[in-house]
Parts: sequence; structure tokens; C-alpha cells
Amino acid sequence: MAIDIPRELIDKLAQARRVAVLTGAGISAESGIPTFRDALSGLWANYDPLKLATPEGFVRDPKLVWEWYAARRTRIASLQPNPGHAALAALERRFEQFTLVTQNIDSLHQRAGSHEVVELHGNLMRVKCSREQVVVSSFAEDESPPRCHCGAYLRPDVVWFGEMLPVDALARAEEAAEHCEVFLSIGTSAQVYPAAELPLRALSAGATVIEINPESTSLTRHAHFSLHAASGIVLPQLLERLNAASA
Ligand code: BJW
Repeated sequence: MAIDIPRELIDKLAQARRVAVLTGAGISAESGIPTFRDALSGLWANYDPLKLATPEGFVRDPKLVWEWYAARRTRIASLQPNPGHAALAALERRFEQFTLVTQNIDSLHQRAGSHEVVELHGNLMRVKCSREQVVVSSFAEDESPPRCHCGAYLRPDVVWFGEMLPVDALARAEEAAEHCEVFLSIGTSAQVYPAAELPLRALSAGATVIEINPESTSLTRHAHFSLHAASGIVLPQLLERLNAASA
């Protein structure tokens, strides 16, 4: 399916030296990973985020939370990056400064070849001590949840509701948003803060904001360009048009 990508959008990207990208669950949807807020298939339509994605939920039922994340880890490890991830990895090489910020915890950008990925919400493949907050590389696989040497439970190294984002990652993301010439918001409902503020920061700083999402979001009316289609379809075509423009 050919997507109508405006010439002005390609020109803006072709002229840009500093580009920032924010991705959300939508970019991994075509790899087979469910998003969070889809009314039917979204994780939060089928599971209670308060029970599974808050520190209070983990204290209440650590086994339930550990096993839910362990099952997602196993499933995600068996899935592959899609053409959207691959196109972003190729885009990275085109710009003087390219900052890829993701809310995703699935490592698919890295597996597609992106080198510098700023992870705002942690990474499902890592595990940390729930007391010391230190990442742990080995643990007893047969315990649920396993314990740290200090006696506390281990937990996935992801950011739950009500928790602070990693300070360095958020600072890098904010810096990139405020200094880019073009900002792409891809596959996110723009409902979760502080990530949702990043495109607005970019807009305030004068950047051209491009949204790629099959659905409208709260960002759509602010964005300079909105491409309403799947990122695995749009991004490879965007890359091709950009290559043709600079050939
Ligand atoms: C496609 C597609 C295709 C489909 N191609 N697109 C200010 C105001 C109000 C509230 C707050 C605020 N500041 C902080 C808060 C509280 C809270 C928050 O934002 N709540 C809102 C829900 C209102 N934020 C926090 O608690 C954050 N911490 C924090 O701010 O600390 C300081 C603080 C604390 C408390 C009070 C005040 C300050 C932490 C947020 C952590 C989010 N964690 C999760 C779970 C991670 C682990 C796990 O995976 O289990 O992160 S929740 C979940 O949402 C996950 C995602 O990263 C995040 C964002 O979701 P995303 O990626 O946008 O997915 P969806 O499903 O929402 O959207 C997918 C989109 O893709 C859709 O639009 C589709 O159309 C599209 N799509 N197919 C392209 N093929």
C-alpha cells in the first residue's frame, strides 16, 4: 500500500541535522506484541494495570506479577523486529544527531540494529533488586520471584505507574526533544507522562513534529504532519523517499 507522504515532510527531514524519535507500543504491534490501550487486544483491556504494573501490586502479589512478566519475556524473546524497527535503524545513520527514545521494554530496536536507544520505561530482559534497585545478572530461575542476595525479591527492571523514570534517560530525551529540528512520534497513544510531554517540548522549541499512528491521538491536532497508517508500512516508504530525495 503506497502512503501519501507530503513532499514538504520529506524536505524537512532531508534538510534536518538533528532528529529525535519517540516510539511506543504501536511500533512493535506488527511484530506480534500487543499494545496497552487497544480496546480489544490491548494488555490493559485484559489485565489490571493496578495489580500488575504498580509497586503496590507487586507488594500485594509478587508471584502473580513476576509470572506475568516472565511469560511476556518468554513470548517477546521469540518475536522479531519488523520493517518499522529496521527503517529506524537505517535512519539513524543519515543524521548528524539522531536520538531514538522508546517507551518500549522489548529490545526490538536494539535487535533491529539501532545503536543508541534511550529507554524511558526500562527493559523487560533485565531484572533488579526491589530493595537496592541494582540490576542482577543471575538468579534462581525456579523461584517465583527469585530473591536477591540481600533477601528482597527481584523484579523486572521496568518503570511502573507512580515510579520515577531513569533520570539519565529522561534528561537525554528532554535534551533531544528541545534541540531537534524534526521530532517523530511513532506508535504511541501519548497518554502516559512524562513521555507524552516530549513532542510538546519539541513543538515549543520550534521543531517540526510528525506523528505516525493509524489512529488520532491528543498529539494529532498539534502535529505538523500526521500519517495515519501502520509504522511498519510508513517508515520503509519514508526512508525510500528520503533516499530518493538525496540521491
Ligand atoms: C500503531 C500500530 C502500528 C497500533 N503502527 N502505531 C501528568 C498528568 C497525569 C498523570 C501523570 C502525570 N505525570 C505522571 C503521571 C502519572 C503516570 C501517568 O502518566 N498516568 C497516565 C496514564 C495519566 N505516569 C507515571 O506514573 C510515570 N512516572 C512518573 O511520572 O513519575 C513521577 C510521578 C509519579 C506519580 C505522580 C506524578 C509524577 C511512569 C509511567 C510508567 C508507564 N509504565 C508502562 C508499563 C511498563 C512495563 C510494562 O510493559 O508492563 O509503560 S504503562 C504502558 O504505557 C507502558 C508504555 O510504555 C506506556 C505508554 O503506552 P504506549 O506505548 O503509548 O501504548 P498504547 O497502547 O497506549 O498506544 C499504542 C499506540 O500505537 C496507539 O495509539 C495505537 O493506535 C498505535 N498503533 N498499531 C503504529 N502498527
